[in-house]
Amino acid sequence: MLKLWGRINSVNVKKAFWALEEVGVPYERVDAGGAFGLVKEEPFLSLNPNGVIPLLQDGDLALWESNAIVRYVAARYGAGTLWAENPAERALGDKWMDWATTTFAGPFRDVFWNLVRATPQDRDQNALERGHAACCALLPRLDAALARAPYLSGETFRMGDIPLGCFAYLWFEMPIERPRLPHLEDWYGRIRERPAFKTAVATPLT
Ligand SMILES: N[C@@H](CCC(=O)N[C@@H](CS)C(=O)NCC(=O)O)C(=O)O
Repeated sequence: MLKLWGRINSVNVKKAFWALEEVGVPYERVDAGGAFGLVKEEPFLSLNPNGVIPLLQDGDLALWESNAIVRYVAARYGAGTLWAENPAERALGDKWMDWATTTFAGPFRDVFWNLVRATPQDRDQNALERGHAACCALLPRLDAALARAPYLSGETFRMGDIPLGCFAYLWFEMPIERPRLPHLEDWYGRIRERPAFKTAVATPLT
């Protein structure tokens, strides 16, 4: 059976967890990382020398990097649903997966970490405000894409919606000011109705 390692309050674990729930393949999940530990010791380190979650085992395959896990689950178990067979259609959402990591995750982390994870004494208010301003400047790009199609993946919900869907959950749950972005809000309203989202993503922040 597939095995997913990772605590569910990690945004990167949520991506893998959501993808597995969408395709409906049997799997087990082991709490790891944060207070659960396990990631800096064996056997975890032999499976992922980076010592971070998520990690997915499928038979002899030990796979790390959350977006790679989402792509693998989609390709292996989600043909025609999470995974679009047409490369051009697949690329529509695929680019947003990398954008989530390379462009959005950094400023988002400054907001989330300082607001949700840091103790009040450790909070870096400047970083929080800088991150918030950067996120507010980036999110209209998503809104513009979602004005043209109902999903980041195009006409249908697919893997490309998963990483930013996880960030969106945390963004809309945090006690912060948010710019009005109607297309983004409509998309978020659609994805949050998915049973797999409710199970894997809509969990307590801490
Ligand atoms: N680029 C990696 C980042 C993984 C990562 O930084 N994971 C964090 C949790 S979101 C982690 O393992 N932190 C240490 C811990 O939880 O013990 C991915 O996308 O999978």
